Amino acid sequence: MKGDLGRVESQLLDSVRSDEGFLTEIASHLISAGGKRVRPGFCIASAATTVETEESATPEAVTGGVSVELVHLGSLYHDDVMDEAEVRRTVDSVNARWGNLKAILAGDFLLARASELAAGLGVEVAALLAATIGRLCEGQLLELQHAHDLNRSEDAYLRSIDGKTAALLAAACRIGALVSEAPDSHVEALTTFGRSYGMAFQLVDDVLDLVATEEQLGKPAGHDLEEGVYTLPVLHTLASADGDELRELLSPPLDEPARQKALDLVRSGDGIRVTIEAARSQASTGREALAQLPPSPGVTGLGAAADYLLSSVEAAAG
Ligand code: GRG
Repeated sequence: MKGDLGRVESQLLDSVRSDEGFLTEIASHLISAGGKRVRPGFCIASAATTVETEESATPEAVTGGVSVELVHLGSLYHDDVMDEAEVRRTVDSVNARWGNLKAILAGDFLLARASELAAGLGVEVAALLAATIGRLCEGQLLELQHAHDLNRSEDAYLRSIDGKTAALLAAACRIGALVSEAPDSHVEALTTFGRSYGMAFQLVDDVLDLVATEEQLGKPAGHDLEEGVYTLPVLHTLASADGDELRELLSPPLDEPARQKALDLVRSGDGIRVTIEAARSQASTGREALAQLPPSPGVTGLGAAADYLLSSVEAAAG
């Protein structure tokens, strides 16, 4: 797997090369800054569910992984413009370094290169990647639509994270399964695994934004509150007996004392526990999907990722 991820790194850099050197520089900025490469890892591991013993990933599995990572990167470029983020992956964000207009164009360029790679993997993969880009836009738009909405429903929240996070992890697994010609039932099980993992991942991320320290997050806790993004723990608290008090605190302007009080209120209520329970439930759906597959190096790798996520759920639970 380590060697496979090394191939992902060099193909990522190759894939964003342009005759315009300046575009190459902007488009490779966040690739060089690192990242966990969860999505290529999932694509390659999903392809490795079709083999019995560990072997190098096929070129198609690596290319599939690169195409999903390029979509992820493109979405980060655009997300940082929307959030006016200064830092990403510990370096200057692209918009902070080059401005919004160039960040948007470079993000588009990453999507274009992702699409070109996916087209080389066949019509089904190309269509899936295109549909997934659409799901990311839908998820992000739903989030924007409900920014500062104290009446955001849990359903609107869940649909948003399904689009903005879970859809791409599901696609990563599905592409790995498709390019390795896994049987249909495996393709579906791996897609379910990726989606459930993505939902659990975002639920945990949303809990961490409320409970982790500034040191752990690299930004002060409660960033989502500040952006008016009310996540499941907050929505749950708003629907509880503490709802009126929280509603009052979140009404603009959200100054520092109000943010701190709002955080304390959410932390002391039931919302964190309920969200962690939802993450556990998603993680076990993913586990069950994986259990339908015969043993393989891919199943072992994906199972280890699910265990790691579950341990971070438990750590967030405190
Ligand atoms: C242009 C495709 C496209 C979409 C436009 C901006 C937008 C719509 C969607 C943004 C979606 C977004 C940023 C969702 C959050 C995804 C997420 C969980 C990011 C963090 O992923 P990690 O932890 O990051 O895997 P690294 O840096 O490790 O890769």
